[in-house]
Amino acid sequence: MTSATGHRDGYVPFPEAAAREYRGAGYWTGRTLGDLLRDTARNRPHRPAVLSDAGTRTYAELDAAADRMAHGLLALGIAPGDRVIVQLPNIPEFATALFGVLRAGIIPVLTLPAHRRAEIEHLAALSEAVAYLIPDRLGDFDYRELATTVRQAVPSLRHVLVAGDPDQGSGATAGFLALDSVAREGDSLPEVDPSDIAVMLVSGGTTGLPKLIARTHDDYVYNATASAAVCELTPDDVYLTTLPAAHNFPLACPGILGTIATGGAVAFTLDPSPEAAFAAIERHRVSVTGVVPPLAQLWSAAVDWEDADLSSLRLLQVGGARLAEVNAREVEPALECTLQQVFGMAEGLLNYTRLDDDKELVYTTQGRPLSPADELRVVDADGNDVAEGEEGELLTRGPYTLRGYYRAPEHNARAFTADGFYRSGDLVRQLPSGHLVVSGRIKDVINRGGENISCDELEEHLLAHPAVRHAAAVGLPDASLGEKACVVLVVTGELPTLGEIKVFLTERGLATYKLPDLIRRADALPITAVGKIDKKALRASHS
Ligand code: OOB
Repeated sequence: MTSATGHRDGYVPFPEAAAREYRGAGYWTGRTLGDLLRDTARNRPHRPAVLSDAGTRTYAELDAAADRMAHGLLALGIAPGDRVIVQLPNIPEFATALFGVLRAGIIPVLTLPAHRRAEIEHLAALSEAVAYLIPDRLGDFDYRELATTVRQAVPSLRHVLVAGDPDQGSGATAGFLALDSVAREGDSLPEVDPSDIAVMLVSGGTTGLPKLIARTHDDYVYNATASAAVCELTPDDVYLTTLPAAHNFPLACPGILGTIATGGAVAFTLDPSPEAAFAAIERHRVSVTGVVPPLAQLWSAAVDWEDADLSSLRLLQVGGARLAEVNAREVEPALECTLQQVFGMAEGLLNYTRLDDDKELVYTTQGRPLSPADELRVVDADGNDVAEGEEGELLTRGPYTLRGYYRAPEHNARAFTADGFYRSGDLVRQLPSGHLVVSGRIKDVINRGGENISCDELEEHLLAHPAVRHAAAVGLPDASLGEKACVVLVVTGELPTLGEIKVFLTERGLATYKLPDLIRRADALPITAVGKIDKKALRASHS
């Protein structure tokens, strides 16, 4: 058995000189994420913080609930710096649990509800997590069953805490605790160092298994508050968490954290369909939310048949994948609100169109960098800067962009330049105004409606199938998703059906959103001059 290591082991910090500069220039303020809630609760204790069907939770109430949760977690023996896997959906408990964990100085590893055994086991083992926070069930999926399996595979996991009913009735969940039963009163909470790791986000993935992105309090507070400023959030705003709350976009761009920092209210919807989301917008008088392009398209069309009152909505943020210009032009007339394009990444850099930008820029670009301290380079295949306005790979460095993935030294050697620029894998052009147009990508991922699927990871799983000799995953153009996932297989015997492959991958514990949409047979996979699988040729022959 490996012995547990400290949370900073395998963390790549900002270089001292850069940290000094970011502090000196006022980007890093020394506040923690827990302070964001604390300060608003002090200034506006009786204002609504979280809105739900069950009622309103004020800032004073949320603040007190977070403290009780923090004391309860510490009383269980979870220590500051320990990692816990948080896999909670868009429910009000997400906010209480998140702030409880943060207040205790415990580090949440923010996984998505769609993640399954393969991802959770990997992330729990990599982070040496000691606890796992889950809902009881969601739809027909029982997270207690998943936790039972994960607990057997990952010995560091000592606690499973369930938002809902901890007892599945089979006896297998013995020792699982109800999350709300943990809360208790206490005196003082540990000091949290703002330069320390606050949260770990899961990367959309470029190669192999998902990577962890450790974000510090200093950098993530800046991420959320600077985003709130760009979106011109005020205490009167109501933010609807439409995308999964654990994702960087709804969490901190400005999302839940930016709204709490500003003193607005946060609402949640488990269901992003127009029917459910529009009802939530009407009920809670939502003014801001963020969606992926397929949802923007669907919502724009749905105003024709849904008759909810959307008059409170002032800003729709769209990001996660490229929004086609035709769809960008539909949003404002249909939803009668301002459109904002967002090109971001869990690794850090965020680009936003500004609310007063020329409309043509809003419809045709993916925004410009959030911070004056964001450094961008656009380079050719040899790493040389391209001429202004030309296409190249986007490299970036700045006050809220990671300097290395957590516990991934080999990958970091490739993913970063020697002087600390992150290689995004995205192809962009930069206009004289600073706005970026995302024109493609060189990393081997499929962007399926804003969800990134690492081709390497999917191929690994496919190769484990007894009939599969070679496998390649490619994204093919799709009118609503942007890209759909196609797998091309060289097999012995009969080609498995798409249904069989999905069952096979599901049994291997792969997240649902990574399952392919199409399956094709090939006698051999085309290869490039250097002997790599020629994805370009595959895409061309299977489109
Ligand atoms: C957001 O974050 P991730 O980490 O799930 O995915 C990042 C990748 C980018 O590197 C890019 O390839 C793609 O997703 N992407 C876009 C895009 N926004 C993200 N590609 C084209 N146009 C866009 N507008 O997806 C994310 C994080 C924070 C805010 C918004 C999105």
